[in-house]
Amino acid sequence: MTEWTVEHAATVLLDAERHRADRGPVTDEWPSLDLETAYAVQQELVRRKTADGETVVGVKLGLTSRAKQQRMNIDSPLTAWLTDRMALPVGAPLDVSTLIHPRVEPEIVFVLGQRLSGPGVTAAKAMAAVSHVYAGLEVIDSRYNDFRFTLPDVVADNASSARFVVGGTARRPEELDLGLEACLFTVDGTVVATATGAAVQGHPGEALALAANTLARRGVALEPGWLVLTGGLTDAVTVRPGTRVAAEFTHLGEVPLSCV
Ligand code: OOG
Ligand code: MG
Repeated sequence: MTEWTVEHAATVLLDAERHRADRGPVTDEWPSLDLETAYAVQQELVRRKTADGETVVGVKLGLTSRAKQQRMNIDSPLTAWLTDRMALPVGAPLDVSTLIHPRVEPEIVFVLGQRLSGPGVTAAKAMAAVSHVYAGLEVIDSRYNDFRFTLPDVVADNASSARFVVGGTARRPEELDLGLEACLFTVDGTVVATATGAAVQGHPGEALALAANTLARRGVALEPGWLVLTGGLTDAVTVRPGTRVAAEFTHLGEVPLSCV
């Protein structure tokens, strides 16, 4: 029998990613995996990625909207790491063959101008640390079969992180009413879902505050220059070669993504 440890779980998940081979949830084999240990696995994953030359460029929140929570059947938000190797320039195609079973979701993205460190961060304080706001698309690619997982599983798997695209239009936060900022999510030109920024925790600034406060418990502060993906505004869509998705926002512009 395998002795499950943080190191072993990290190895298993990194192998799944590298070989594009999805697997059963870790908790099927390691039922005692709790949330704290799952975050330790996530930390070990990113430690290995950075040892391998990747650079942390920010964090993401996941499961911040009802649409995502209902789909994944998990009602608790989470955080995970973003690295430079996940960044896809806007306009570049997504090569689906590099991933397992990618899905795409529209997100509001922050770039921090100031360090943000919890606890006690409010949405107002969080927004004051934001230098620019962008439209984004996140490409998620769970290392688990059919995106079937519990909260500790998905935390250990770095929240299904795979790629992200940041749009070309930068806005200052004070120019926008982000709760009311609208998003049309289209697939092959057809609107499949709509939302406003309020979909994530009532306001994306609340999501950012949540990230700062929960990361503080693990001794992490959000650093100037970091990106923060605030979480899928709508359910994600499965993409295949030939699929064209886009997030169209009222003031943040459009982020298109063509899959090959
Ligand atoms: C987990 C990642 C969730 C989001 O924005 O809610 C996420 C998943 O759905 O596989 O990235
Ligand atoms: Mg996401």
